[in-house]
Amino acid sequence: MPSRRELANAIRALSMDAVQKANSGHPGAPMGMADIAEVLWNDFLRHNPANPKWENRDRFVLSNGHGSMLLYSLLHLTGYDLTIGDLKQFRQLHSKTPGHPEYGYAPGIETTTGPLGQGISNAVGFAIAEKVLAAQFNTPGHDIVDHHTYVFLGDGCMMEGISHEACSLAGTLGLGKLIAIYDDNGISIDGEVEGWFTDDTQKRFEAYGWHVLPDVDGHNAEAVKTAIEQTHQVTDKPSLICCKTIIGWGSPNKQGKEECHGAALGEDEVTLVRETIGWEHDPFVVPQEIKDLWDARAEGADAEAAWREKFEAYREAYPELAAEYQRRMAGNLPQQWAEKASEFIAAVNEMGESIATRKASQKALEGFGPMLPEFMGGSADLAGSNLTLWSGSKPLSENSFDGNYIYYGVREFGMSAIMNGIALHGGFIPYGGTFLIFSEYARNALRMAALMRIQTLFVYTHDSIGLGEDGPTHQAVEQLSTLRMIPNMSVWRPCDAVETAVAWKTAIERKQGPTSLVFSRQGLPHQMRTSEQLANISRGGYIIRDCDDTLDGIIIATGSEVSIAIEAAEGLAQQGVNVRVVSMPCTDVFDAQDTEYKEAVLPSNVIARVAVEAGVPDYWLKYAGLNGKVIGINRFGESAPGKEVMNYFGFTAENVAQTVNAVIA
Ligand SMILES: Cc1ncc(C[n+]2csc(CCOP(=O)(O)OP(=O)(O)O)c2C)c(N)n1
Ligand SMILES: [Mg+2]
Repeated sequence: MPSRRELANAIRALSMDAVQKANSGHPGAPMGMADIAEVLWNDFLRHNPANPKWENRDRFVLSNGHGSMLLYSLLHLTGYDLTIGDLKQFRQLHSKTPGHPEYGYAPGIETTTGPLGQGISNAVGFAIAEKVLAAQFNTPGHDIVDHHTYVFLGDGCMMEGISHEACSLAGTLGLGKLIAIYDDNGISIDGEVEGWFTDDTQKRFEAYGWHVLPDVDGHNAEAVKTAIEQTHQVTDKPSLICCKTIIGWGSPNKQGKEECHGAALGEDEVTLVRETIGWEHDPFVVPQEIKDLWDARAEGADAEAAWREKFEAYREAYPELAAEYQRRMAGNLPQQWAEKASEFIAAVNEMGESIATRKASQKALEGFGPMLPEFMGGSADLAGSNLTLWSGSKPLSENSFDGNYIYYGVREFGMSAIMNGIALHGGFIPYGGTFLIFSEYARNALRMAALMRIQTLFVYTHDSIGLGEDGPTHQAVEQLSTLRMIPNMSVWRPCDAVETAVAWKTAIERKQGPTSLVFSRQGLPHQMRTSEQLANISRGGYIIRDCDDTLDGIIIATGSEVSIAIEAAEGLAQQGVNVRVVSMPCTDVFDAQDTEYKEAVLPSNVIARVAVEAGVPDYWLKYAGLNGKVIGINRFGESAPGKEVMNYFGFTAENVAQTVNAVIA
């Protein structure tokens, strides 16, 4: 019977061969972690290759995503729908095996990794999601939510600051089913890490409150197995297994050296590896007896079937909970949602409050929250400013996971990547707040959410120079435009409470990507709308003030600038200048409307246009046109009372009116 080492060597061979064929990729980590992966996947991981979406599967995250061939090999060997042909297509156009694991390409990939540090943070999100769902749904004798989250990470993930943010919170929350395995090989791209990474990782994680198993020999299957077993005994703390490994294990000339981190070994060396590890098979050939031992399909089907049986018993005993669990995991909104949400929006319109949109956002949470037990809110230590708490918010703590709100602490990047993990797990719509300016701290997690097309809701308040006294360090200038430039990111900047409620509703309904909801610190006046205008908010841009006569010009505005634009249009009307005002809370939704609608809102023959937004101007040229003008801010702001700053930078009705006149002339 093949030895464990031989099973692990299948990973080594497939990985080095695929990298060699592509002449691109990272053989070092897969060859170094093969023995660990073999033990975890063959002895512990509960999964069903035939159903990668089985709700109660263990989650596996490869945070050191450059080692993608490790994961692709595992998926292939255990019987997922990933063929040898797919492995041969490693890193080729439209293959299922891109350079780094990407969510949605190969079955069994739980999250997109590659940007170091984010996989481990996603894993914290997975583990939180599991623990909360368990608290919400499990009943005595019915543990229908009960799985582990395993994550591999390397020196790079450990060095990244986000690992501190996420792992510190994981310790505080006591995520006992989170098991991280550290590939402690002493090597990163630039060479031996001693020159730049000398942390005492064991002490570091112990200080976070983790259970740490130091100095495990990552090439000794028994030692790894014992270590993983030990982690299962500790249920009140996340576990970290520090495995000493040799990068590129098996490569006589390159193992232990940075050379094998990120380049093909070369044909000659590949041949030498075959000799060294005793792998006599041709490239991409795995002998049947080794394949058979890897094949996890029968066991996986049994595991899922056993769970389904358990679930049926649960359904018998708790039919409503079972139905609700299935609704949540399927990502469906409650039955009454559409109707009730529209009723709420009508009520907000009726009420006509003039309040800051961050306040309106809280009211929207108050309106929608009771319908949405899948909400998992939070803020990076700005709950009182972001107004992300509502009366139904119940915080998570180490001892209480039956909640729906996370105090993330001052950890914007960690929060965002954790939210991505929560969204990926299923069962939740995560939202989390900070100031718009600090979206910068989190940006790559927003990009990952957009790349994965997952529903993470980013709540950003204090949206512009209008926030006032905190000054230029806190005043967003380029953020609105740059968020809009992230493909698949939807960005809303509403002008009043009514647009705010619509923005939230749209974000809650948008399953195919993340949404940034951008709100003002300062109060904004309610706008009167006809029922048609009310309905058109959800089209992203609409006529909020029109005129009966032939149009002389159009003002396009967002957020706090809409009321200024309307005031300008009213002043101009008195001078006999006919100006339409278009409120454009969401450009991506507007852009997706049919041509007819867009033409009706922004007729192409009206070229006298002024766009107004308290942010960098260039983005708006696509609506204002080359004959138009943009009133924006092309520098950093100033510290002063908000109104004064707005006046100073020309966000006044007078300046808007003058600019319109200049464009018309
Ligand atoms: C955020 C981020 N920065 C930089 C990189 C580029 N990069 C990929 S792997 C790597 C070194 C990782 O070292 P380690 O985790 O020890 O991996 P090993 O070489 O041991 O496989 C770097 C800098 C990246 N992928 N993500
Ligand atoms: Mg390393």
